[in-house]
Amino acid sequence: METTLQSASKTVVIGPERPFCIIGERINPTGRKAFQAQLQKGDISQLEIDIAEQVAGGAHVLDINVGDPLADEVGLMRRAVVRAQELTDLPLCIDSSIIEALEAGLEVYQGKALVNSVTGEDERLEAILPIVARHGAAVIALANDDEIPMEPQRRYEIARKIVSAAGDHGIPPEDIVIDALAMPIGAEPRAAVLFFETLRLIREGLGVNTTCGASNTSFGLPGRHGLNAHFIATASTHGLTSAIMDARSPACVDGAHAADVLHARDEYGMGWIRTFRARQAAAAAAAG
Ligand code: THG
Repeated sequence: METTLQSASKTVVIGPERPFCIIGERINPTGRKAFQAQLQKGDISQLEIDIAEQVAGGAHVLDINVGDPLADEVGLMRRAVVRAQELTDLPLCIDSSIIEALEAGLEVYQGKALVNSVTGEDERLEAILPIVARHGAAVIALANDDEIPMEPQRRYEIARKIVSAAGDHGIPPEDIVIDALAMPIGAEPRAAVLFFETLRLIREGLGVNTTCGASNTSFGLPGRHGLNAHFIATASTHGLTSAIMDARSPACVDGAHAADVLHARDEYGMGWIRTFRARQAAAAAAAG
């Protein structure tokens, strides 16, 4: 199954036979005081830096999140989506917990966006799915409802419920990307094992594309980039087809690209070689 995303001029396809889709996560004020203060003043200039870094790192899609409880998130999302589409031709993932912000982003977006996200509660489904359908967008569906289940079977059942509800709204399964819920190993030692098992159930039972916040796994641990990189590659082997991850991290990007080479989605390692040469050229340019 393939999920097609579009900007005004570019198409990106997520699927098991496609290169692992890197959704650049950094356009997000979480944990960043200076960026939060700027957003509260209506200043979105930081986007220019964050977008340039994610694009340079090799992101295929950019996650845009301007969530700050003290800022006008709806107005900011509208402006952020317009600005991002001026700065890059990559398709966007519109990330907010506020339905009006998702809608505002979709209203100004040119192309077919990825909406992040819907969950399994009936009232969230009934509020968000019609907006996704009306805009012909794709949507990330978190495999949780009002609680976050740890059992893979329970996550799978929520995913199945969401795919079914989406169908009722005219949204085909290929436009649903299930977030199988990567959780901190520091809180649950079997978090990654349960995540991989959830991927298997979704792949076999639904066949839809999947994603996760890849850095959640290493939360609270040292050496996060190395662990995230191996998590991404291992998860790819278990069927994960995309991840929301930091494309500034060469280790994490290598994890995704290595999975492509090993699973024969990058013939003769041509993409791997291209990335290597581009980094060499960038290092040479930086050294003057
Ligand atoms: N699933 C889905 N969407 C998501 C997530 C998910 N969106 C938000 C988040 N999780 C993924 N995005 C980010 C963005 C930024 C950071 C982490 C995840 C980040 N974190 C630093 C940290 O963890 O310490 C703090 C900031 C900093 O280092 O300056 O940057 O799971 N569907």
